[in-house]
Amino acid sequence: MISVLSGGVGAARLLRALRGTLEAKELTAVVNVGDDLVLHGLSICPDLDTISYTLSGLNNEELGWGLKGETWRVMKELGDLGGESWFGLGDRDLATHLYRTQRFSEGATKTQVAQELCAKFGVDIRLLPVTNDVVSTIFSTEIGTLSFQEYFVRHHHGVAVNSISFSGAAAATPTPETIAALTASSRIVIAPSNPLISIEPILQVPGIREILRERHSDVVAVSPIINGAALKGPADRLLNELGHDVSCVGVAKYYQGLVGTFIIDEQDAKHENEIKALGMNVIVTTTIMANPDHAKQLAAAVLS
Ligand code: FO1
Repeated sequence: MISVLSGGVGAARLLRALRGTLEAKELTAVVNVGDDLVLHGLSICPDLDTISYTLSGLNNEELGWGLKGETWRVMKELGDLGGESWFGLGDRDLATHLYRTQRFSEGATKTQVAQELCAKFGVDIRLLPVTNDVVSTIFSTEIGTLSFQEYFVRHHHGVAVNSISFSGAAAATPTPETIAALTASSRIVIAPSNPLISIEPILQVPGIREILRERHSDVVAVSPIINGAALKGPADRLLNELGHDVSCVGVAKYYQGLVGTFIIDEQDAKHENEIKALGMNVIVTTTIMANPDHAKQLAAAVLS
């Protein structure tokens, strides 16, 4: 079995590629919950939903989040009423959040609801929120303290960040399913997700970093930074603002001690020896997943 530490879009694409090669029962995603929020009284889990929508083929490719064929009547009406409409909840997507919120009110856990939604969407791999507890990624910025989605969506990740914290992480308990998956996996993969805000909140849950450290020779990470830039999102800017090298080497240093094999893009082949000097094996391949063939090549490298 393979477990993949997962954020949103980059992880969803890697999981889709791996699912093309592995049996569903061989693949588990351990998913970040630091982006989760309650808005309009609704419980929203962006990374879990991005993954289940992508694996079911229902994802909105243009937006990179939400469902295809989406309509926005509720948001339009809400905006007309003067309600908060900066976080776009499409009419179809709203059904997911209504369902989850109802199930939470009945006492279901995040793990149970993820499993139920996967069954409804026809997703056959296991999606495990790393914890059922609330962990919230918080940004200290030049304009004050912001929640994850205030930083990411309301301010278009365009304000300078001084530090990032993970409220609730120290007291959180990893789910038994997560611990069992990470312990039983022959390989643990770190998806090409943002190390600082998608992977770090997973590592902050007590026990997770320790498992990776113990099993580092079985851990494979894919760099989300290619030729000094992130394909999507603020990973490059955040690395710079928080004092890390903005390169695949910077990401490798961030994961040092946790990762045995680091996968970098062909465009970064020149950095191979620098990363080897950190004590990691290095695989150079195409990591962009621009088409199904390239995604397959990356999946093969991850499994090699
Ligand atoms: N991202 C946006 O850029 N704008 C949005 O209005 C937005 C709404 C949204 C609603 C539900 C959901 O599950 C995700 C949504 N996202 C939106 C994506 C999102 O919050 C971020 O991309 C992730 O949290 C980062 O991984």
